[in-house]
Order: sequence, then structure tokens, then C-alpha cells
Amino acid sequence: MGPELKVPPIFSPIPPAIHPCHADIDVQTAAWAETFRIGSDELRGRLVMQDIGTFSARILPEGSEEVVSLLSDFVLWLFGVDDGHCEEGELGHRPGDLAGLLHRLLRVAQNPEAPMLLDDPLAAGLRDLRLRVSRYGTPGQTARWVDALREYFFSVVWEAAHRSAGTVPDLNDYTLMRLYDGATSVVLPLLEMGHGYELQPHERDHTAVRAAAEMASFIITWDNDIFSYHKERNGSGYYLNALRVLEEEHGLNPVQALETAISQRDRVMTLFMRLSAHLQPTASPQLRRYLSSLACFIRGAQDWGISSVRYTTPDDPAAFPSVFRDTPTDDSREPLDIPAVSWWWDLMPDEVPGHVPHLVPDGTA
Ligand code: 3E9
Ligand code: MG
Ligand code: MG
Ligand code: MG
Repeated sequence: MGPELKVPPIFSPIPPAIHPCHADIDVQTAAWAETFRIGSDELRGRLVMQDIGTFSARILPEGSEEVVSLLSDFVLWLFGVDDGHCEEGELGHRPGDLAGLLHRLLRVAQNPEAPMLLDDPLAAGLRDLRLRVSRYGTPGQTARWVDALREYFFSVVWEAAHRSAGTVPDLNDYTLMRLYDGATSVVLPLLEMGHGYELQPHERDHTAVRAAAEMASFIITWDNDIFSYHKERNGSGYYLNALRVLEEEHGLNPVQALETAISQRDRVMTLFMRLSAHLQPTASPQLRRYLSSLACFIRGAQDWGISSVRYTTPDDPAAFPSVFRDTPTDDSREPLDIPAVSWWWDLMPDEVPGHVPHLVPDGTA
């Protein structure tokens, strides 16, 4: 355990917002976790204190109460998998066995009537989540949610391979893994359901729109890596986050790694804002809502990240800011030197001479 790392105020150009029902949703999610007995008694006892309902209320501040509640139960369930099996459980060191269990869970998500994992609390919780997803989403959105779970599961198996070998991936591999293993992409279908619309594939799957969603995932997970570094580094097991990757890849100390991670997320944040503004004028009302929900997701994760006891760890307090700043530490328009995502910067017409992306259904920008 090294000296405490002080996190400075982080750049956030997005205003905070919260659903008025946040307190009720926190209480309902605690009851849901108890009904389905998600995680061990000890893990569940911790999760229900972490304001996960409040987090969901920040992600969908104007969403329907039923979907905010569904999202909240789902995020708690995800922590049941991520903490319970991957980071604190034995399966997290056995990628093959973890892949088997996750495939069985996927089958339950896809076919809740399948008589599988009948004594497994996570499977029972997932059946309930799936029924509610199909109540508030279309068949297409439900299928999308199952596919997103699959990509999250695939990435945590990759992460488990590193955990079992005690290795740290390079920055490019870590960036790619982190677009999925932070479980951000599984939340995306619920952003649509929360407002009762379905994005048309020619918009949702347009390269620039997918890139905006990926940028949101990058920012949310880099912010998580910054705010969870204290909990993760001081925990007893293997941990993997952007700061550790930067320390290993560039031989940085934690202070330098923090500075680098902040500059990376600032560059992506400024690009996200520019790309969003560029897409807005030609976007459908649904796409405008979706882009705004991505922004709420980013800001909600920030507000939750600096305040939940999950990260502040009152018994061994993290050194967190209480405010955000309104200017980036790095406003460079140069792409990050990370091949998996450097193409994001090609999407801005005024920044790449002669290149004009607009919303057309060909999937290219
Ligand atoms: C996040 O990474 C793990 C996810 C499974 C948590 C569930 C949260 C969401 C779906 C919303 C996305 C929010 C984030 C990433 C804060 P990690 O580093 O294991 O999370 P931890 O809380 O342990 O730092
Ligand atoms: Mg994790
Ligand atoms: Mg974790
Ligand atoms: Mg973390």
C-alpha cells in the first residue's frame, strides 16, 4: 500500500441531474437483492449500501420509474457477477470455468423458461430482469441486451485470463477490453427503454453514433479507474485498471499515471462533446435523446463515483475531489496513441480536411 493518491477535480462539461424517485429506488433495489439473494450475505450487505439506485436515477434522470428501477436492480446484479464471481470469487481465476457459467447464464437471459441453473440466485435474478426487459423493451432491444451481455461476459473471461496469469495487458488491449468489461454497453438498451423509443439501426449502428457510445464507455470506465484505484490497489487481490496499465507500460509512478489517465479521458471527453454537437442537427428526436442519455450516463457515473461508499471507503478514506472542473487539463485535438480507438478522431469533418461524415445508412462515416 503506497501513500494516498489525491484525485484532483475532474473535467465535466455535463450538468448533474437525478430522477426524483432515487431514494425509493435505492430501497426497492435493496429489497430486490434480498428477494433473490444476490451474492453472498456479506457481498449483498455491502452492495445495498452503495447507492446503486441513486446511480441509476442519475443515468436516467427523466426516464420512466419502472426502467430506472430495472436498471438499478440490473447494476446490482452486475456487481453480483463482477465482484462475486470475477474479482472476489474463485471463478475469476479460472477463465474456462467462468466462460461455462456465463454461457449458462446467457441461456437463461435468452430463454428464461429453460430449466437451467434452477438453484442459482444470480440465474433467478436474471430471469426476473429478462422478464422486465421484455416488458419495457421491444424484441429487438431484448435481443440487443442479450448480445451486450455476451460481449461483457466475453471480456471478463479475457480479464480472468490475465488475473489467473498475474499479467497486465498493454494499453491497446486494455482499452479494447475496457470498452466492454465495465458493463457500460449492457446499459445502452435500457437508455432507449427508459424513454420508450427504439433507435433505428441506421442511426444506432452508424459508425459515428457507435463511436459516441464507445467514447462514453471510455470516459465512464477511465473515470471509474481513477475513482476506484484506491479501493482496487488497497484490496487484497489482483487488480486491473488504467492507472496500473499506464504504470506498467510507460514506467510511470501512480501520480504520473493519474495525470496521464486524466489527460486521456479529457481528450476523449472534448471529442465526445464535439461529435455530439456535430450529430445533433441531423439526428432524429430519438437519437438526440440517446446522445443526451449518454451524457447523463457519463455525468451520473462521475457523481456516483465521488460519493458512493463503494469508492470513498469511509474506513480508509480515498482522497477525492468534491467538485468537478469546467475546463479540460488537455484540450488537444490529436488522436490518442491507442490504435483500437484512434479512428474516433477521424469522424470530425472540420478536423480531417475533405472528410465529411453525416448520418447515412451505409454504416460508414
Ligand atoms: C465496472 O468495472 C464493473 C461493472 C460490472 C459494474 C456495473 C456498473 C455498470 C453497468 C455501469 C457502468 C459503471 C461503471 C463502470 C462505474 P470495475 O472496475 O470492476 O468496477 P468497480 O466498481 O469495482 O471499480
Ligand atoms: Mg471489474
Ligand atoms: Mg470491480
Ligand atoms: Mg474499478
